[in-house]
Amino acid sequence: MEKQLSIKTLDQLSRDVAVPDYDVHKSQCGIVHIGPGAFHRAHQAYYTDLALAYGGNWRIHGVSMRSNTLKKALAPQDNLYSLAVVDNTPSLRVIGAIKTLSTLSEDRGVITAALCSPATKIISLTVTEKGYCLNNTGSLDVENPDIQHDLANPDFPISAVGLITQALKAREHSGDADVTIISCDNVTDNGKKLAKAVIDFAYYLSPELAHWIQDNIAFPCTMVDSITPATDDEVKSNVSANLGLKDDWPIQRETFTQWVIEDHFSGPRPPWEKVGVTFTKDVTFFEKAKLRILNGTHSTLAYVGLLFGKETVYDAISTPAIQALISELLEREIIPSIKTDSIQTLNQYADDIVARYHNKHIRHMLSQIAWDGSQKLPFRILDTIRDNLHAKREINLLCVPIAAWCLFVTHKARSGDAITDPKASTLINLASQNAFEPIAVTNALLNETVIFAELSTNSVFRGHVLAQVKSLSAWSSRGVDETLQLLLGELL
Ligand code: CS2
Repeated sequence: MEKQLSIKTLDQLSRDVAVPDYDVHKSQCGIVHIGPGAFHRAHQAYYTDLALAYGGNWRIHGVSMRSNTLKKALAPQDNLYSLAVVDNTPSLRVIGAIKTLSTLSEDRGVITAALCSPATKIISLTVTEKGYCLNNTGSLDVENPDIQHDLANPDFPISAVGLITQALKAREHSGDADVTIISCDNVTDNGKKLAKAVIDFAYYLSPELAHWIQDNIAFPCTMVDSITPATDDEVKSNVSANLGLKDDWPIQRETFTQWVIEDHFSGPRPPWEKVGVTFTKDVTFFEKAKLRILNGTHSTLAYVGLLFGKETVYDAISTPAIQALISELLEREIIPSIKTDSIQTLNQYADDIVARYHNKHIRHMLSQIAWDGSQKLPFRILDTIRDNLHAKREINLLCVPIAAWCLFVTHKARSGDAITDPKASTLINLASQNAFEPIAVTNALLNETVIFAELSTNSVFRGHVLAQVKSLSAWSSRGVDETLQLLLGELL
């Protein structure tokens, strides 16, 4: 049988594979990361791996909230895995930054001890939008079943918010306040939102704890970026062939990677600035530009592309009518929503992002980007619509991805396909109660104030979305080019 990647076999790797530039036996953990999914392993763990070459106990203890799949897959590999950069200039690197992997249902004691340990200086997380458990007014959602569980059982939390608060409570007692909590999710004001969720939660336990957290613990905001599609069998076999060893869970990403962190820490941190991470006073601009330009157009490509039978980002952006839609959307409605001193720089940033979509070496499935629409669209599209409405700018094209999402929900529900979304059952019920009729379903979806908040009753917004659902469904039998040309002709 083929030999497997592990610390013992590191010296048997092909010569052109980069390996950890530090002693993996010596460095201890200084970071606990909740949610060590593909993005974390391709991004934060990669930067930390580079920073470990400068010394320090900064290896990572990864905590999965539910599944033990990753822990089981990487155990025989001493938690080493490969990072394959899939681009015009491919490269392969073995990452050693993750020292330990635990799962909450199996290792609660170990995890709690790590979160409270004075050696842990950073608690970071990638738990996706839904993991913040905030309602649409920005406060802790006490209706959320996980939050209800954790408020009733604060010593046995099952949510990330409950787990972090439990650790901070213990740290309040021990006086270990030199820990920084870093959100690495694609959420506007991610640090502020996380702080709000944790402090609201703490307030229910004890107002003193809430004040202590507010006064002592930093929650810097961050902007994270690197396109990291899920690992498929092709990636696994290519990596193993190039490695010369079997790797059960490699990660793939594009070459481009960016991490901007607000320079606000309540304790020490790895020397990430030495390995390409940007530290800044204010992340707002970076966050807004990335979420609106990249994630906004990504979600547009996903819902519009799927509507016309496309599979990947590359397939969608290579379709002239979809490319035209994206470029008009950026130029007319997204870029004008971002305040900047240099419009040229912002235009260049947007052009570079569209160029990244043309990476033909990476198969980024539109169906993956389409997950969790009810959680993603508010940050990616609805905030831009709000700003444009407020400033009396156009919202026509921004309503296309919303219309396409409504049709996506209608079609999925009609054909009985699963929808990956925490609100899936509500969405499916709304579609079936409205007999899968696109206009009726769209009206029902737009009434969901947990998603659309005040936009639910905005007649301009509703009018545009409904008109586009009508056009898209009336024309979609003609194929993507003709339909989008008709739609663009009508909208521009
Ligand atoms: C994508 C993002 O899956 C998605 O929703 O839009 O994960 C995107 O690839 C990253 O934000 C890029 O940094």
